Amino acid sequence: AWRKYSPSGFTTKDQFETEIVRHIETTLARSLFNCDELAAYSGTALAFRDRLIMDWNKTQQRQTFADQKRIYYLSLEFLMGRALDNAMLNVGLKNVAKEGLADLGFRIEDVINQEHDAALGNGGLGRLAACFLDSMASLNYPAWGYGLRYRYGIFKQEIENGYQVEIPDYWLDFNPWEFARHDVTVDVQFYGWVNKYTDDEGKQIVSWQDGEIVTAVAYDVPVPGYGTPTVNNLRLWSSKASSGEFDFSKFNSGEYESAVADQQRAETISAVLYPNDNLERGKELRLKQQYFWCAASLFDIVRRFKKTNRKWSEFPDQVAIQLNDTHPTLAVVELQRILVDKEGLEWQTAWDIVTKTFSYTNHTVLPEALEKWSVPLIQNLLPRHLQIIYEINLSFLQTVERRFPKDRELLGRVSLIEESQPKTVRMAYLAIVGSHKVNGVAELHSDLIKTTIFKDFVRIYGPDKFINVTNGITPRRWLHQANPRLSELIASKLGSYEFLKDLTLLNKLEPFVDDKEFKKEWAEIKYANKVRLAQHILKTTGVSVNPKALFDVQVKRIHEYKRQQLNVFGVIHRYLAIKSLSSEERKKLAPRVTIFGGKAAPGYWMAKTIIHLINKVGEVINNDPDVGDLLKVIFLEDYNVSKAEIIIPASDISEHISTAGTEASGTSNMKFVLNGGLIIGTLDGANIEITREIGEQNVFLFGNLSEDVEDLRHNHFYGDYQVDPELQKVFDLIKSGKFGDEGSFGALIGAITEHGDYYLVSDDFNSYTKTQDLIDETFKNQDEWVTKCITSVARMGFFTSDRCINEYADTIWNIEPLDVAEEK
Ligand code: 26M
Repeated sequence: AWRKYSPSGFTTKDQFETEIVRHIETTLARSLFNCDELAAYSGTALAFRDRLIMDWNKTQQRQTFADQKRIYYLSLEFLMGRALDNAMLNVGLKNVAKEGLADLGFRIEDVINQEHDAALGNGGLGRLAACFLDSMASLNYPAWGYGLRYRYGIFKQEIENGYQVEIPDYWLDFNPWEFARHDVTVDVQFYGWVNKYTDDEGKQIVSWQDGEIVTAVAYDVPVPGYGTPTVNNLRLWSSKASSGEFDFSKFNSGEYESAVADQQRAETISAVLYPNDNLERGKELRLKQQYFWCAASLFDIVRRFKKTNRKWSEFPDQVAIQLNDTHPTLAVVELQRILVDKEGLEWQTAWDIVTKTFSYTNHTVLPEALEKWSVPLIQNLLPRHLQIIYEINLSFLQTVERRFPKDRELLGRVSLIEESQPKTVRMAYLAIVGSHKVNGVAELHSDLIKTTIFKDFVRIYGPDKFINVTNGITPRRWLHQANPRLSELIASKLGSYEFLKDLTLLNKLEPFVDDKEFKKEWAEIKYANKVRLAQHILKTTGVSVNPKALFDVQVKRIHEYKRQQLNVFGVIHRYLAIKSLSSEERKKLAPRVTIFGGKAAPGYWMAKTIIHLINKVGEVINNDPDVGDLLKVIFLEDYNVSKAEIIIPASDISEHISTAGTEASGTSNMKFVLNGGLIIGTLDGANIEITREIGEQNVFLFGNLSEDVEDLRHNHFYGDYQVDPELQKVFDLIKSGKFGDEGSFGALIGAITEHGDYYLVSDDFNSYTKTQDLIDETFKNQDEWVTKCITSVARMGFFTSDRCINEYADTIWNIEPLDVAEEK
């Protein structure tokens, strides 16, 4: 009785077997006699896909007939990971599939592992979008995601001689989860010029002419909810050459080669995901991607609205558009252009509609990540949009001037145009001006944007426009799917799996912290997860680790602000400590495995050097007989969503150690705690709210506070600055050549000793290592440790993305779920 409607398609093992066999023999045209794991995966995926399609069609019909508001989530990244396991769990038929596959001679895990991750994202921002889609479907919100169908997702990372090497991720060979809609296309214009004239009736006409046309083709991906009838749609646009007259004339006139070149140029737009995370580089192709995707999505949304025959003033009652960071900000300009130039609305009427429609989520305060597009670049690529941006700016600045007539400097500070050389458009400011709500992703972060980067705008618009919506994660993927045994144990205590739909029910676990049997099972599950990870480590790195050791994990994009360098310096410090002890003293130490994973942006030299150092330190420590099992250092290559599903449930301690005030939220911190791991962290991002929820005694906090960072940085230059003496010893060992490559490692050290230690590694080092010592002590008392873990899980209800999506729905989108009546 976990779902209250009857789903479409097979329900029994025998029916499933009929379906998988049919698909293998007909859809895939393969003989059952040479059916390998890949074919078994394909057949299973196609069988489950069929089930989703029926509900998908019904959902879309229902949403259209209901004629109510929809939410459109615009994101350049959707880090979906694998779909099959998720689909099986969502329709409640994983066991049916497991038994059916066993009959055919397959283990379901092996079949699931055949699937290629859908890795259309860099990190936190893209994975958040995927969690949001899951929650929106699971809560029955009428919602569409809009993104780009990259041919190449985030690169695959290999480690060669300790260095990161990037391999292209061509993932589309066989993708049963997408449907090409060759009939759903949009022609998108670039370059050209703007023609302004007055027509016969004296009306100003503006038209954007000539240039080139690239066609957007829709690819749809079903997004099922957990135990709900809702299957929402993720629409990804793929670029291809327009089939208009332009190309044909070239073919006909014999310019075959140049016509082919045009085609390739068009296809380049959706070819590759930019692998930067928190760094913006102002490349023309990236701007083309952004406009291509915004224009296609807006055309599609407006086309759907027009079918309802409503007045334009009702547009914001039908459509809410969420901007996932500033990447889709051109959509604001595009809607204004459609309303004014194409539909003939008055400027102010149109602008009211635009600002009621859009809202914007900020994900970072790092200055190097804030998007600024060069005015000449926009002028050339999107001449009409530049004019509209200037007009938006003019009317905005006039309002500001009227409100604050004496503050001349304010105008320059808040102008959408930065008077740099060349001039640039400040996309975050444009997103704010074009939206009715702006949100940060955790309390501290939302406070910081209000008091720093967007301070002037809070003065202008008042505080109500700026709100906080603390991030969340989907417990379906990050507990039930990744950690099925823990999910089952919890369900056995709570009496049902209802907690997967209402995560606050986890608080009913708290009374069981004194239940010996329960604690034993809890610890066994963690141990089994660690054994599984140890096997993965052995298989992929050749290093054998002891699953009884404390597993200490830091997995996330490599970035100086996330401070993997602090972690590896701490590891070296620990190594020095071990070396200084007698073999008798060493026996008292708690064995530890420090595990790193994460990709560096290909052009981010410092981040790549950190990876190299980790690997070199691992080589030395893992082969030092004095150390043995006491310390192992592992770098797991190619961290991605499906690897996270193995790593996160196996962690004892995970590291969320960014310089205070730099990590907007973090979301893996939530995933680790939900899986019964503890965290070491700074008072940054969502760590702060996690601490508030689960209690200070259950978190290992360290380091300086965000409010002190500025002064500390200042002191590095003007105080009598000395690097922490214990850290200095670590530096001395590195400089001695112990880990090789003195040259580039010298730059890592120099950033701290010579260049102002911007990320406060030295300031926080002592506090960090002391806290790590405390972790060792605490881990020795396993009973106390498990109590902390269970208590923490019981208090994690707040961090479900369902809560988060409901907050967006109530405070930003003003939208209701569309449930179905109970079916028999
Ligand atoms: C920008 C310009 C050009 C190319 C790429 C980018 C770009 C891509 C991704 C910039 C930033 C990108 O992602 C930032 C990100 O992942 N931010 C993270 O968002 C999470 C979800 O809100 C937070 O939990 C993390 O703290 C935050 O770092």
